[in-house]
Amino acid sequence: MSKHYNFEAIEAKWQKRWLDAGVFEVVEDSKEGPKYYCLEMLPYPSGKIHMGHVRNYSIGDAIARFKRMRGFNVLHPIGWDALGLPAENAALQHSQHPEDWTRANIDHMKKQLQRMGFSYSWERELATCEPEYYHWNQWFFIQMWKKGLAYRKKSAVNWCPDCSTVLANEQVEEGKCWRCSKNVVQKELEQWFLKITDYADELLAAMDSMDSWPETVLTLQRNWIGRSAGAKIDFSLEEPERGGPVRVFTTRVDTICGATFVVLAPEHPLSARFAATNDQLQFYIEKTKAKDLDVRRSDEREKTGVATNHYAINPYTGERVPIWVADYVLMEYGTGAVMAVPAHDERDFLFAKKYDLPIKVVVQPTKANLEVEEMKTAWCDYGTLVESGSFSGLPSRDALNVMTEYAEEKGYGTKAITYRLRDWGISRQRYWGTPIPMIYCEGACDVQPVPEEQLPIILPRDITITGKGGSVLREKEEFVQTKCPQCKGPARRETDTMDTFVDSAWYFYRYTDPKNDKAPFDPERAKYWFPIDLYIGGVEHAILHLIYSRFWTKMMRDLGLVEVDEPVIQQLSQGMVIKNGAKMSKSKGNIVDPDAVVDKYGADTLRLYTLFEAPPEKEMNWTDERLEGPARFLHRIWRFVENEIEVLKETAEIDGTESWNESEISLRRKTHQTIRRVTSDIEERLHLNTAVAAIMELTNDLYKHIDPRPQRSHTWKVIREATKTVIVLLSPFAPHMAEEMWERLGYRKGLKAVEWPIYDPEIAAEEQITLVVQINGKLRSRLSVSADLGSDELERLALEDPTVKTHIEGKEIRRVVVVPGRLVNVVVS
Ligand code: ANZ
Ligand code: ZN
Repeated sequence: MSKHYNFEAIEAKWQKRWLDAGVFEVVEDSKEGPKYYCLEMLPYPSGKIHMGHVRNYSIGDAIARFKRMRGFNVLHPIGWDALGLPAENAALQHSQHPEDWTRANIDHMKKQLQRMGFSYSWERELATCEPEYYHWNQWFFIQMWKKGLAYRKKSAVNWCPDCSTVLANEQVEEGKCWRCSKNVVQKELEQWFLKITDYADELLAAMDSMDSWPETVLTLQRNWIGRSAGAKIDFSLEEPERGGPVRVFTTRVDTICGATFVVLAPEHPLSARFAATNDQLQFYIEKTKAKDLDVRRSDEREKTGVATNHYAINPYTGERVPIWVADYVLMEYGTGAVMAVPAHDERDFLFAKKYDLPIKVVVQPTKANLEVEEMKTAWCDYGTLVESGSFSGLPSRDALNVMTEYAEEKGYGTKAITYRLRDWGISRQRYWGTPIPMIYCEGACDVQPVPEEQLPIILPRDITITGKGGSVLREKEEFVQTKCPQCKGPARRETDTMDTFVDSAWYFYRYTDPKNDKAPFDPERAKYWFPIDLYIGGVEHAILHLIYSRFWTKMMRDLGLVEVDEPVIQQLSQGMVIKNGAKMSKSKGNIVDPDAVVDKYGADTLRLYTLFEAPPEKEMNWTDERLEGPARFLHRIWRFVENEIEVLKETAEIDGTESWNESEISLRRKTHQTIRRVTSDIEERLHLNTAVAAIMELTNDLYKHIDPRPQRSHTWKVIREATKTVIVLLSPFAPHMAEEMWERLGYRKGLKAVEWPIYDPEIAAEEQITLVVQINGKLRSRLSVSADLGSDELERLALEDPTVKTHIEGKEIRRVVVVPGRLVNVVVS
């Protein structure tokens, strides 16, 4: 190989070597050191990798390589989140089978990942579209069904008429389908649900000790679970023969004497009953039900409603209050009915103003006195109760308890906790997903799980996707028709497939035992590797994927499959890659193709650039020109090693008997300081960017030490030490070049087997100098300070010195003169 840094040849050479020798394959073996499970979120095989992947995987790879050299037995796997809607859309566009499209994409993207030199255990690669994988989705589903954790219910779902599919809430953007941008409507369907709400409290409580997760992710999850403590109170109907009572959920029972009307969700059973004799109401309910729930949830939108002309009785006041139906009350939350307190709830206030409903103040703030006529908004804080019968005079906080207890005594209310979290609807009317393994008997046996020995239920390959008319599987009679497992009579299969979040909820357990055909994984293997030590991925997965996988772990724990309560110790949400002020995306036209960068600069430069440009958790601003920096840096190291290779090879290692001159001491100090800094930057803070910067600094120092070329062989020993350090420290970031230089230096063992250097604190210690402090030219103090401090630091230290302080007390500082490395003179008057 030539002296020139031929990254193309070097990278290909090492990639092949790593792969052929299976360097990054691991087994559960404690002799290999403590285990470390380093994981990045698996990609969706959309066609090509993008910069977001490059960044995510470069971060994970640097950590994985670092940990190996730190003596850990590192599991670092990758796979493909290969089922889901886009494959069907693409199949439609390119009239290609979803499976073929997916597999072709996987092939291509795998080559791209390998071309980046990521140190994956390829033997453990998995794709969720393999029946060997989704077999276990089906098996888990059946276990959950047996435990009552999977159930069916009719429910309103977001329906995109164009894609004819159910959309998850987050697939609806401002009332429109995320894929086709058409208006979403609501539709009632029988759906399968997983009872994640059974775990709501545990999911919430566990977060208190997840201190290696980003606060933002924890907050997002807490809000998503949305625990509210309050009370459920019954308002009886004025005409009890009509039904009722209306049970409301409130977090502010202290305001109940100000409840001047009651509002029902349009989906509330009582709304339908009232509508039976009220056409206007009927019409309103139909119209509102078709609206997207996200739109209804939003606070910005104006609220609408219709009076039912029926009345309820406020149990605390005995007053008769009108019942309304309005869009801002959601059936899915609380009880689907609220007591409206316009004086103290903003939505109720706006609604009361709009429809001219009474407003009654029952909580007075300490500082002011509310007058209904003057109120522009509701007073939502706590205060002191007024106009509340025997409760008047109580502070809100106390009233919450007292009044709930009162309702409990009287028998019309109870304490209640409500969660925003809903059960996880997993049914999708789609082809490219895991078939739900349930059978509907046409006789009397109702719904039955597929017997486990018949799993997996394989997706039939021979289908045509038209993009219209819903489920492709339903049209496929050979698939649908089956026998009832119980009575052996005619039966039909479920034709819905599972949400792909099911696939990603547990895939990382499968990596521990990817070929197992008897079980999802061997519990012993999972026990060795779990929990995941570090899980890296985009913040867009902060809620759903991470909550679902936390739930799945708890569910598996309760099945006795795993011992951990939580799957992930440390989570890192990496920042987005931004170009020209926007996230890189096709629609913005600001995509940079990783392949083009690798062609031009090599994978090491690309990796280094994405790691150097910003700390992992921050946004990274992509600027083409800035690739030149890391590219030049790599060339510089390369040139240095190549030019000096002969001397370096001949130079002996440091044996500890040498005595060093000043310049040697300073390079050694820099070397050991760099080891210290790079190690702590990676290990303690994951600040890969500053770690790279430190290596760059050491490289600069190296260059200084060969100009002029040293004659002493001792000096070369120190240069050799520094050069080795640069190469080893660089290897997690630019592994190909590091391996190549390492080999050229004469080492036969690859870098994976090399131990991460340990710094010597004595050598790394900063040199101390004596700083003289003068006041008006007179020597007043001497300080021992580190030699590398700058003027500002020296000035600060001098002025903080107690002796100096007593001398300048009460005087005015006119000027401070600093001679770095020697003296500070303070001029006072
Ligand atoms: C009366 C009241 C008075 C309320 C007041 C608030 C302030 P969080 O904290 O988010 O849980 N609510 C209850 N069920 C609802 C539903 N299905 N759709 C829309 N709103 C609903 O909110 C709880 C509060 O949201 C409840 O407390 C209820 O309004 C409303 F000064 O009851 B409150
Ligand atoms: Zn049957």
